[in-house]
Amino acid sequence: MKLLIVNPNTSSAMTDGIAQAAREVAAAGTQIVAVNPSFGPLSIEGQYDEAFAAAGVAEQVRLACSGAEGQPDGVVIACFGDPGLDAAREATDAPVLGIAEAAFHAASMLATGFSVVTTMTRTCIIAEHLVHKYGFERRCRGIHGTDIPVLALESAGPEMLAQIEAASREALRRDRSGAIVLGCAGMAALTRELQQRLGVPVIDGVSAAVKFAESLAALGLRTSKHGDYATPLPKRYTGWAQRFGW
Ligand code: 2AL
Repeated sequence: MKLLIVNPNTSSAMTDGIAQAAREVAAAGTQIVAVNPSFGPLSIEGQYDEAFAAAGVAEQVRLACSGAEGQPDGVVIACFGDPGLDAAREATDAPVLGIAEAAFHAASMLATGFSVVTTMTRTCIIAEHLVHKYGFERRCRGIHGTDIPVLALESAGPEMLAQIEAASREALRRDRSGAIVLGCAGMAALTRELQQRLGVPVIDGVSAAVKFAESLAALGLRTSKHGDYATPLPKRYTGWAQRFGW
């Protein structure tokens, strides 16, 4: 099967890292195709960034699903704000997974409560909105910023790992949580080491979403086109968005 992994930011280095994390957990027969938008912010660290990133996700899903090459069997949106998730579900009937949504589900099956440890403190509100949107208020016990910029994760060394470890320990203690959800796709490579050090489940949304997408596709399940996720209505888009009209 083919999984399309969309990194919503335009850092190709981060796209490569996300592809690697996805390939490490993908089944032998799963082809990982990782892309990022042709425009938009290099990193997503606020709601202004996210507005453009959502359009970039729509661009890439549209491109992949209308191309001559085979349609993806599943799509993963690999940014913790899940930008453009609902739009992508309208644009395709392949299952579409956001990494925050996937990580919240996985964490809830492993512990009674989890904490999110993320990048810039200002992004905590985005995660908080998603916790409410997805109905995880009873499971998410806290969201913690480290003030590590997203692009700094591309060159994460021992000091950054220690900082995320310390924030996670504090979150587990303060929130009485049993699991840590990593709040950025750029943290994927740190997951195994952190889990070993912390001794609790550490969930990276990229790997969780890849395995959930594989499972849904293997079960023959598709995004419902009945009602809210129906295909967009045909209409003309104007200005710079002209090519996005259905
Ligand atoms: C993210 C992420 O996963 N990618 C990105 O650019 N920003 N999330 C975050 N909380 O910083």
